[in-house]
Amino acid sequence: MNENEIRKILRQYYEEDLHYDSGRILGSMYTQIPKISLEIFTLFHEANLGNPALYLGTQKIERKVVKFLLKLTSGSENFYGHVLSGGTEANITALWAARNAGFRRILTTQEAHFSLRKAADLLKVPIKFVRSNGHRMSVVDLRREIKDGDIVVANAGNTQFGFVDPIEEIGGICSMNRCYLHVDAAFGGFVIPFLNEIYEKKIKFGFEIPEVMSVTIDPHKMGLAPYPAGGLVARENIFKSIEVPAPYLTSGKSDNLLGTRQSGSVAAAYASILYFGWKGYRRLVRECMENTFYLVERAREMKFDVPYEPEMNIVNIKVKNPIAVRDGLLKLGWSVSASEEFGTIRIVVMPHVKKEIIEEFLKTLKKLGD
Ligand code: 0PR
Repeated sequence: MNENEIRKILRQYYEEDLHYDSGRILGSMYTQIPKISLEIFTLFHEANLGNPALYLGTQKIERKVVKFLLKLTSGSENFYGHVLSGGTEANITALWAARNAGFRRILTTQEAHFSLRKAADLLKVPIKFVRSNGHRMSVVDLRREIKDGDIVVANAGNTQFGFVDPIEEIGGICSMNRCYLHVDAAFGGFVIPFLNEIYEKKIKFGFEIPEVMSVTIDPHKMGLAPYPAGGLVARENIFKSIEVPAPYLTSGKSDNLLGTRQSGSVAAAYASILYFGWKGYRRLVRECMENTFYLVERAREMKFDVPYEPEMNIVNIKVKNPIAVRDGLLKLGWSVSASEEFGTIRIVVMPHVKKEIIEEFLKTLKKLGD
């Protein structure tokens, strides 16, 4: 087939998908990516950090991205890290390393991302859910439950609410036991440092807490990098404990989960970091938060029940039948996520979710009923 025929065929499928330029994807943690990052993605599409010796340049870029992730997580420059395929791989890798270091049970909350259940299943490590208080880990329950050898996973921006667990207190409890503390800041890692600056908050979630061993922080969420770009940073070289020999590779070893690793997205993540820089990300977070407050205010004016004050750019609206509302919206070209468990629909106020979109959305939701 010639290029035009191929284009025509693929274009038809493309039209069936939802796209971020419609502004109507409200349930995802992705958004439109800067053009330059997509250009760099294509330029580096053949890079494969699964065989790093061939890609000395891309290796250096990975280190630059990790350095930025360490700045966001208050880590020191000589800490360790990898750009991985996403939050799922980052969480699995952290827990895999902890398991191999002798830790034996995962303690987290029901609000934690489902990737932790996958990790528990794959690693054959039991997982126990500690109770939450206002959808944040209850330190009283953690104190009661914790034992030597536990892997505690705290959330810095949980998937459903964007709430941050009391990680400093959790660290204190971990310090009294021999435990591994991992923080899932897949979404919040690119938000909290800027909330602290804009609103003069002092939310701690990273390596400023001495017990935090590793942090998941994803460029492909609020870092506005193209998929697949997750991040795992660590105080020590936790990757050593999952290393296997790979004799036919020039490096002779492999210290992360995947073999071939799409590494165009590593270069593209660095392009996004260069494009926005610290100040650019702060501006994005400020805009997202202003739109978040706008959404909450307008929704309440229109008599919707917004049961929680958002801590970051994630809003839950109570509805009687979340699944029916989600499906009804989808028929009209809108996407939100729905939780039967919490009785809400969830809106992630990413940079494409502007005030006009919010107005249009709330009007549609009102018409649809709950
Ligand atoms: N940790 C947290 C706190 C997350 O919110 C997520 C994903 C992960 C880990 C896993 O990350 P990966 O999906 O990169 O492996 N949270 C999003 C969510 O469930 C993922 C998502 C993104 C879902 C786009 C839908 C979508 O269209 O909302």
